[in-house]
Amino acid sequence: MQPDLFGADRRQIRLSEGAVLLGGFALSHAEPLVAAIAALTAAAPFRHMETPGGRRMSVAMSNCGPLGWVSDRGGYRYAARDPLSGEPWPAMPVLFRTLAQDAAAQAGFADFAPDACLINRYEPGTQLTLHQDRDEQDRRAPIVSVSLGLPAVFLWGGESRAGRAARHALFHGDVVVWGGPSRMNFHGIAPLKDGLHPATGALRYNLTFRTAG
Ligand code: MD3
Ligand code: FE
Repeated sequence: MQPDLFGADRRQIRLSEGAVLLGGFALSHAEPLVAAIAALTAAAPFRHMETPGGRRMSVAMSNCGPLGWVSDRGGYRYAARDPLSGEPWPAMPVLFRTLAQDAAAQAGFADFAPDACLINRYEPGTQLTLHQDRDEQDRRAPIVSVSLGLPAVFLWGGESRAGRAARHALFHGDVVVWGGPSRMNFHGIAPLKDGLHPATGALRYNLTFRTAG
């Protein structure tokens, strides 16, 4: 089928059972989203967290909302305060919450109420190895992810770490809703390629909205 160039930013693709890619869903809000990331991370700076095994994570992270995901020698968990400052994480901007709720509703998840937003920052070479997201209390709730800036290759594994992962490109403005059976699948990001994006320079950001507590 011939791709519709003008509709190309509005494709809706089912990646697997319960996982829906909403291509370009956040595109019209990209500028304020990137500006909000700058403001949020002026208050709660990006940092490379330590894994429980003592390794420095390649992705730089921060959070906003009532709960934030943290990792250190003590393990992975959600915490109400930024361990760097001892202060609560910055509030989740209304634009973030409404975008995540609208995307979830579009994918068939009404009443999504995220209480955590993890903000990931990738530079060229940064990767996120295959993992599951299992630190959230309510696994019936979906996770909503928003990609901004440089494109990434998303790795989509199955319910076990074994086997080859499928690959999907994620572009500036793409939103993916991960729910149902796909919620516990292994996933990751291949090392980011060099590049320059007009909205973010040599960076990719990813927001993940979660019901954590
Ligand atoms: C599938 N982030 O923060 S977003 C993460 O682009 C994470 O920064 C990646 O994996 C990123 O944990 C991928 C896509 C994503 C996020 C969460 C998921 C896919 C998911 C949870 C369950 C299944
Ligand atoms: Fe993840």
